[in-house]
Amino acid sequence: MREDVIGRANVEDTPELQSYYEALGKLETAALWTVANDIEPWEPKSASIPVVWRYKDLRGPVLRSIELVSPEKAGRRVIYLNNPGRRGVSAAVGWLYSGLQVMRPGETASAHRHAASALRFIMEGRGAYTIVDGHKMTLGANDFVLTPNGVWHEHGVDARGTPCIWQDGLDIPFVNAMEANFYAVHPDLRQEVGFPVDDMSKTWGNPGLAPASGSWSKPYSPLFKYEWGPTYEALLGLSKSAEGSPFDGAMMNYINPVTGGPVMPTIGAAMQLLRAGERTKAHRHTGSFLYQCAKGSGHSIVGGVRLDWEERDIFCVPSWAWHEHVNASERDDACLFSFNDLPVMQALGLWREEAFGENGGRQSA
Ligand code: GTQ
Repeated sequence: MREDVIGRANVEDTPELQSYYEALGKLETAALWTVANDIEPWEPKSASIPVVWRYKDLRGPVLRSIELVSPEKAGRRVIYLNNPGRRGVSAAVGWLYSGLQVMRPGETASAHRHAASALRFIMEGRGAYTIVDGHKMTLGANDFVLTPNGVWHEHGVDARGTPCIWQDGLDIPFVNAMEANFYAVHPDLRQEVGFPVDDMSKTWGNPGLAPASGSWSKPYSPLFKYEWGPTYEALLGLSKSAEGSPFDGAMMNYINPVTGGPVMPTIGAAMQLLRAGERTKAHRHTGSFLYQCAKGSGHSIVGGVRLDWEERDIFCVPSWAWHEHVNASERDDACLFSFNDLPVMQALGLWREEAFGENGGRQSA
């Protein structure tokens, strides 16, 4: 769009240049000026499209997969979210993968580990559990659980439970882009539970307290599970005690209690509360976000597109897209769970944020 600006590639095609480019191609090379403006954009141009995946459309097809495939045959019974701009890399947005996994009571998926980091956010059902390196965690709706890079993990639903659906979030596309992915199935297909159930919550999940005799030096949070009850309580408290963020309302990051930093080295996660009638200001930043509405309803304007959401709907915010959130209800609060690749952006010096109106920034539509 600004190819006329001095310093940007602006070479006109001629038959002579065409044959020159062909000759270069035969040598596995190419002229930089034919691609420079694409590979060095003025600012990030996400290939991802703002999308909302509505649970009322997805729930039926997700449950239908129960009749069609078993977890044994499928490995995991998951319907994944395929952003139209990211189909080639199976991403829901940017370099993040997400899928909806469904399990019936009594089912288990074989224990495995991979270089990708993963999280689950429980959407519905009773009796779900995850085992991470021998630590078993019981899970209910809106609970959030980690399965960090390299740990043995497996999921299941207790025989006395109900069909469970949860959202998986992984950095599979990122790890593949880094050409660093590994995958292994546990030699016994399952792992022993080596600790009291929910022991990590009891050890590491006490606000303001850390075990005097405990030490933890792994690069991810020892608090594998973050429960909805205390999270919502915390958000209510914050929303009444502080203004919060002009862009996100009352927002809390899920943190590693040992470092205060993100839960895993490559994936961060948060829950935010939009007060009744709250309408945030627009901003944009590098890094991709995937949101799930955990409570209430509202809409977000993402890259000029209005995405209406209600409980269990999932939507994405691509890197550098302007976005703002609205809770149109005058009565009820709305909560949005999200996960993101900000730890990668921040660790690599790629994080940038801009408020709408700053530096001449304008919403694109
Ligand atoms: O349960 O670890 O949705 O490895 C995709 C890949 C879930 C998992 C997914 C996985 C998992």
